[in-house]
Amino acid sequence: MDDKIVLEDDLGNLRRSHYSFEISRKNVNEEVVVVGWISSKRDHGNVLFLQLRDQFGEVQIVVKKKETSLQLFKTLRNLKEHSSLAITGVVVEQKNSSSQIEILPKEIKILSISNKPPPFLTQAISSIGIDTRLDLRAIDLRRNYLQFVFKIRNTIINSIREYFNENYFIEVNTPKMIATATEGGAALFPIFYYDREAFLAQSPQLYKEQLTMAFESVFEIAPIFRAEPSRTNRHLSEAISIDAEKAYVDYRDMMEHLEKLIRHIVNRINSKNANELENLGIKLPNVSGSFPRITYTELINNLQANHKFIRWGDDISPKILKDIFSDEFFFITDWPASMKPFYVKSITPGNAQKESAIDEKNLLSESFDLMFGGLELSSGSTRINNKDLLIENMKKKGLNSTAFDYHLRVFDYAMPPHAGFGLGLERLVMALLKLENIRDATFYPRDIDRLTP
Ligand code: AMO
Repeated sequence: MDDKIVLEDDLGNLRRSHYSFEISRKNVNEEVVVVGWISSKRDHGNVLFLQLRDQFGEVQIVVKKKETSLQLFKTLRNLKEHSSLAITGVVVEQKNSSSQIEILPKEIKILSISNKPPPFLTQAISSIGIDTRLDLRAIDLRRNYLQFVFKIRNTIINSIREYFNENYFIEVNTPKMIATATEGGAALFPIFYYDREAFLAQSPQLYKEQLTMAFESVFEIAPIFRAEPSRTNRHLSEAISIDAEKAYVDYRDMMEHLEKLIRHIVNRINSKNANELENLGIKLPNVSGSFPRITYTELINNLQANHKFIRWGDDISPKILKDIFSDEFFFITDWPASMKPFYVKSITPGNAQKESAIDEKNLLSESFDLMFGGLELSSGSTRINNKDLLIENMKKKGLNSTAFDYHLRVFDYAMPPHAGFGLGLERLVMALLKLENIRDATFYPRDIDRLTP
């Protein structure tokens, strides 16, 4: 084996003249500078074919032995995939390739050498253990499959900003180091905050509510932290939440917004990522009609009528929901108040819908979950905007209301009626792209077993 050490070149003043997608037959005979990494290599003895990958795609480099110095040819032949090159060369026609061109190099700079064979490159994503991939995530993310997923994720984030901007929502940022919990069930990560204990934010809930006083309509795209003890394919310890909150509306208005937001996202992906969808073999769900809405009570009655053992007040398992709704968006509305956090407004007998509240334990709430099959994508509700009611509800849920003084204080200045939702970005990506594991919807997943890379 020739293990000769080759020195890596400096980039110096050399810069790319064209991305791969910018070179076509119209550039034949032109000199170009392309840079990128080798995604594959074919050795035909006297000719080497290198696929050079950049941010957008690939271009084929043809290195002919008789036109290259022996030393360089040998170096290139031994170069492993993932090595980075800068190539100054001439564009020539190549009828058999999809781009119809290839590049004959005049000068090759080796910018960075991979010293290990690639651990995974072309295998199907499902054939390699996810832990092996995550241990070397930056390399894993170079694979086509994940490139398509993250390009679509990028469209999703842009289209979310587009939707909210068009609808006069202001983008906000709320603190991620906080003093109190908001989302009952999910456990908190404690941190040291100078000489006090603090927590990583489970949700921007209380801050986004307060900000409706100043800005009326707000949204945030930011991490939430949940100390989830379970190992599932749908929970992360750090996820990205898309939060919206708006004054002078109720939960039904926010369901409308959420539905329109999802429609906007799906339409944008269809128009911007046709190529990625085709490569992933994915057809996005049809979202032209309005999403079915079913109340929690109707759903429980249906399940009981179909001999499922489930009581009013129980959580409904993803499996049961998936069997009924398979792959479609739908809302479950009007949840028992006992199943929702303290800030969620109850349906009072005065403005009750048909299943009016009878006593405390049967109380319903102005709330919804957006589901996709068995996967919960979002929760939302009308919030309590009356200070006394909020304190009462905190007590009912066993919370110490004095810990929330910083929040309750603003309610003395007439908190307007308001409603909102939180939508899990990774869950949405997972649902739309039919990912098996939520970890592939995020760059560097965090879970109970993983804190690196
Ligand atoms: P909830 O706790 O239901 O509601 O969270 C909202 C959405 O965030 C996503 N999500 C998660 N995604 C991945 N891993 C997790 N561990 C995780 N936890 C939550 C889900 C979920 O539907 N403050 C309310 C929202 C509101 O009422 O505005 C809240 O946090 O997609």
